[in-house]
Amino acid sequence: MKTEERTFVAIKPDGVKRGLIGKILERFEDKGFKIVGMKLLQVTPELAAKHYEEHQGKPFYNRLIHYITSGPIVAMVVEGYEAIESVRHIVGATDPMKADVGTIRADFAQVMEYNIIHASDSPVSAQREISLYFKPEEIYDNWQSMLELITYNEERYDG
Ligand code: FUP
Repeated sequence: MKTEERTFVAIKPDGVKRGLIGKILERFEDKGFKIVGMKLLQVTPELAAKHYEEHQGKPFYNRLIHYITSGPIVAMVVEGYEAIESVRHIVGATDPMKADVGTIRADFAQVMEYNIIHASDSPVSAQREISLYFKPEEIYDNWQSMLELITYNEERYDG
């Protein structure tokens, strides 16, 4: 049985500046994921440092912090079956040159330093990142997505 999970996704500042919010969101909605949290926000240097603490000291760290704080991002909590791995699959490899065609990074980005989107890479990161960016009351799960409604109706009427 596949398990329902939540993951953290962020459209990075270049995605927002390039007017790609709609196109990127469409990929997740088309897949049938349920977006249970979403907001536009400016990442502060403090928040950026917490988010990317595992990369502290690496050669690309300062550029990464500058990039993620260079304009607003769209932060999301995305829910679905095996959402962490499934979303990473849609997002594509870290380096857009190596990402499979059809993934967001392959289709919209050219270089690793500006790879347009972030998605959590494990259940531990997902939980950590969701709580970094969202308060519990900013997550709205009290509604049924179309897929949930269909499943509910099938179970109810078709036995
Ligand atoms: P990902 O999980 O695919 O976002 O990749 P990482 O957590 O390994 O890296 C976080 C971000 O650092 C990437 F999105 C891009 C940037 N990065 C570089 O700029 N150079 C590198 O060599 C590795 C990562």
